Amino acid sequence: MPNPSEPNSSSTDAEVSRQLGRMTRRGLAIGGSAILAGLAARRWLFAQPTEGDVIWPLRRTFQLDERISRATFDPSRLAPTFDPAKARMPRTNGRYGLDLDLVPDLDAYRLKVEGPGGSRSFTLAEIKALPKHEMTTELKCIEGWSTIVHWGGARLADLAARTGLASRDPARPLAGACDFASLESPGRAYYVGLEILAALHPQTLLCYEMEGAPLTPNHGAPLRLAIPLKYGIKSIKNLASIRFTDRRPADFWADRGYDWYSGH
Ligand SMILES: Nc1nc2c(c(=O)[nH]1)N[C@H]1C(S)=C(S)[C@@H](COP(=O)(O)O)O[C@H]1N2
Ligand SMILES: [Mo]
Repeated sequence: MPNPSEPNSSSTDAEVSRQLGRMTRRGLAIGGSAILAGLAARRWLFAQPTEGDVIWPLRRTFQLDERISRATFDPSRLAPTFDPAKARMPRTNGRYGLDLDLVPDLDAYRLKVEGPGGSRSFTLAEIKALPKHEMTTELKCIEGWSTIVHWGGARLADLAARTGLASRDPARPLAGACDFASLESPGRAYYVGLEILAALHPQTLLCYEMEGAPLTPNHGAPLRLAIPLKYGIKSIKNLASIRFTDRRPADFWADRGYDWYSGH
């Protein structure tokens, strides 16, 4: 019996190209009306009043995204991981809060961490003394590109668990943690807000390595975040401070109209 899902022997090249032609014409017709609808929608959109910098229907869309991500974020969910052989260096993207004229002084570097459990500074050596984790995950930029990257660093959750800084209750360093984390580059030139489940997720790493080599300044030396459950905007480079707080912190790109959660 011939398998109906398999092309039969009579499907010649000519037939295939006829079929492709039909599909392309249909595609063009659909594409054309989509473009016209798109243009009309754009005209309508740009005629609407703005709220802050953002046209209100877009803001509504972002708010809907926020409700969806809040409802669907599952802290036990892991971002997909890949064969390290598939990884490569991503392009350099986003330079807010990077001072590329300065060679980072790894010895002078301090990460300031504060929360209900107190306030402390960490040297890079102290971060590196935490258990090292490596992962190969996708760095997805909201601009539409993505790269599989091999990361190396310490879990933010390990730092929180060992220091109790995030917690309202010293006996429960993780379970007693407050609701959010605010992460900043020097001078607050770039800043990221995270809900606590994302901040303490096992794949949220304080990274000092990419592709098995020390971070370069372009990619956020001395220390950056890698948080593969979120779009690249949340993977803050040149991280200077982390503050655990119960008030939802501001976020650089959320202040410019993007979804505060930015999960994917
Ligand atoms: N300090 C800082 N961190 C940042 C950005 C930035 O502009 N400044 N851009 C973000 C964006 S939009 C992306 S996609 C990733 C890109 O990381 P990469 O340059 O290592 O590819 O960094 C994120 N972290
Ligand atoms: Mo990005």
